[in-house]
Amino acid sequence: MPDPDSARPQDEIAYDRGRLGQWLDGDARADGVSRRGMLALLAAVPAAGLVAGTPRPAVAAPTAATAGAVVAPVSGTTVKPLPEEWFRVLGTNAETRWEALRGTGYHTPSERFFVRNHTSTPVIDAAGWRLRLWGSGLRGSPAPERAVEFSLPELRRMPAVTRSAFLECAGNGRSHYASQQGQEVSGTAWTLGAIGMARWRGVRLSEVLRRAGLTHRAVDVMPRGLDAEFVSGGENLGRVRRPLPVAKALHDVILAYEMNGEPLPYDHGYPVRVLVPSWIGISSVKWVGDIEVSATPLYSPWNTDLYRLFGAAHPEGGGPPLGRQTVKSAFELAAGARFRAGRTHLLHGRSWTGAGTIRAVEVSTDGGGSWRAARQLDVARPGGWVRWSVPWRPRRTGPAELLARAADSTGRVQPAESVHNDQGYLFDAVVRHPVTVR
Ligand SMILES: Nc1nc2c(c(=O)[nH]1)N[C@H]1C(S)=C(S)[C@@H](COP(=O)(O)O)O[C@H]1N2
Ligand SMILES: [Mo]
Repeated sequence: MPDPDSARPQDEIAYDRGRLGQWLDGDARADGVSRRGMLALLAAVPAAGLVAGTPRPAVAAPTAATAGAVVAPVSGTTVKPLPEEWFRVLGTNAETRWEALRGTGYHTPSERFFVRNHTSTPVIDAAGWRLRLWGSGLRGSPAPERAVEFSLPELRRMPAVTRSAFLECAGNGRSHYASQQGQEVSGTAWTLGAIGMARWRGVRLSEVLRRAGLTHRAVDVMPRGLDAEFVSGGENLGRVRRPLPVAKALHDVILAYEMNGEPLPYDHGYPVRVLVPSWIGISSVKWVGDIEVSATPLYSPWNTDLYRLFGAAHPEGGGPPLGRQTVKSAFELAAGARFRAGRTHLLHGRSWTGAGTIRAVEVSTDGGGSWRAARQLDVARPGGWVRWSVPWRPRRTGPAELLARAADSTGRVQPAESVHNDQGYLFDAVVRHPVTVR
């Protein structure tokens, strides 16, 4: 189906963009917005999310790097609401509460999906958006200004793929280095809620690379986001970007334009994000604007100073850039959940791994003294998680600790203690979940 916006004159797009910005800023009433603008907006975000409880976006002049794409950066950090019962807000980020996953099914509803924003969510006009590929790994080595471009309708006309995959921050579980192991680490103090599972639909990155003229010289591809430049400790690190080896890029990476059967929500990368199954979340660049394809290895702060393992237990100067996620388990329970003694409760949780599939899940309700197998409720799939349950009949009242540990098909088992690294990545130890028996 031809996209009605693709042939629109530039000044009309600019006019709509300004008008939409005014509306988002509260300077224009909803009935002053064009029907088309409204529909585009409603397609991406639930109407209630924009009308009530949404941070007021400030209309800022787009930077040169994002001109022609960003409609209105939000002044809060997300477009969607972050209700207290679903999220714990941590700076510019929000983690999903595990108790909010109870009963949600295999896929995490997009409204409850965690958000990790280096800055804040940009609202991008899909009609003006183009994916631009350039670099020495493409035929003719196009410079950025001679990039090969694809519009959203062009990507949508290519063969589509759909797959379920979890997306998990490399720092998920980080707070437990301090709370369980008494160790200092830097970074966002996530508990275990920096993970979600979604059904992603899009086009294979390999397909787009082929059409852009990929050559055998290519070694790395580096997608870059259209969100604002990231300033950390007074230093401007530029826009979020992280190289991927071409082998992974060609294997299973998706340029996703749908999440759980809907256009990507603004906060999760609208109109298009990279989705790198099984790898740490930073690989899955949101709001992708361009991809450098290079015949020489690429570097950015996100594969040099960040997202590598530093510290006493690691090679001098740091380990290699992180790729695959590790193995973890979590209970679908609030911290401090209460249980009645003398009754049988069904405990629920989920386990997942970045390598192979989940093999076994065991639960301990006596602080790690004894373990029994949990009943697995899903077929284990690569890049998936397995929901499980186990009955528990507490006898004694007072505080208790629930533990869950998983093993994957590569032979990895969650350890009692995670090997420390300065930035607190890849926490994989068994988490001791505190509850109270009454
Ligand atoms: N452009 C851009 N892409 C990004 C980020 C970002 O801040 N900007 N954060 C990354 C990190 S660290 C993670 S964990 C995931 C989070 O994806 P989500 O917010 O959709 O859950 O997006 C990644 N992609
Ligand atoms: Mo992350």
